[in-house]
Amino acid sequence: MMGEITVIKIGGSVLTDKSKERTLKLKEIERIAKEIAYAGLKDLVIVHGAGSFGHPQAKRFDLDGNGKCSYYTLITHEIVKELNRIFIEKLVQSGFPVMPIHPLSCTVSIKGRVKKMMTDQIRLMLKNEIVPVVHGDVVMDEVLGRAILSGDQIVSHIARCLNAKRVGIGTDVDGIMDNEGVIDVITPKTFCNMKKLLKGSKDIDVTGGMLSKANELIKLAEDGIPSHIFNASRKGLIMNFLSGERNFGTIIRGD
Ligand code: IP8
Repeated sequence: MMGEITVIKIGGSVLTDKSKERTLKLKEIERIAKEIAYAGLKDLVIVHGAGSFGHPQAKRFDLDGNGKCSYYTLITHEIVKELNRIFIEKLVQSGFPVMPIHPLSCTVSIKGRVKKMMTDQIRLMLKNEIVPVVHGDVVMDEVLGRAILSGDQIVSHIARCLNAKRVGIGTDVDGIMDNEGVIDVITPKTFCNMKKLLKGSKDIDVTGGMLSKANELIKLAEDGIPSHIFNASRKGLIMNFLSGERNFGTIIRGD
C-alpha cells in the first residue's frame, strides 16, 4: 500500500566535485546513503542531479545548445547513469531497497519541458516497498531532437503525478539567501522581489542553478505542493528532513 509520498532530490554538487570532471565525493555518497537508510522511509522517491557526471560533458558536447550528435548524447547519458549506479550501490550496501529509473528510457520532452514521463513503474516499485532512484538526464525532445532534463524538473513532475506530500531539495548551500542570510519562507508573492538575488551556479551547470530551481519550486507551490531547500552537505539534515523536521533551510509554499 502506498502512503503519503515524499520526494527528495540530492544535488549533483553534494554527490560529486563539480569543479573536477567525473569526480565523486565517495565519502559523502556513503554518508548520505546511510542517512537515507537510517531514516527508513519507504514511501520515498529519490532523485539526484548530475554534478561533474553530466554537466561538463553536456556543455562540451553543446547538448544544451545545438549539438545533436547521438554519440555525445549517449556518452552523457552513460556518465550520469554511472553516478546513479554508484549511489544505488551505496544505498543497497546500507541495506536500503532501491532500483534505478533512467529518464531517457521513459520520458519525452518538448522544448526542454517534460511532455510525458511514465510513472507506473514508480508506483509499482513503491507498492512493493522498493524506492526508485531517478536522475537528471538527457532525453529525446519532440522539437529539439534531445534535451537536458534537470533533476529539479523531474522532482516537480513526479511530485505532481504522485501528489507528493513533501518535497526536499538537498543542495550544498543552507537554503535560499538574501543579504541577511537564509530566508525561512518564500511564497509566490515574496519571490518576485527576491528573484534578482538568485544566481546560476559558479561551476558548469547546464540547467541553471538556484534560480531555475526556485522557479520550478514556486510553480509546484502554486499547485499546492510545498518544498524545502536545505543543505544536504551538513551531516544529519537529510535524516532530519526525512523525519519531518522543518526548522532549517528555506520552505517554499503557496501562501
Ligand atoms: O544536475 C542535469 O541534471 P541536474 C542532467 O539535476 C545532465 O540539473 C545530464 C546534465
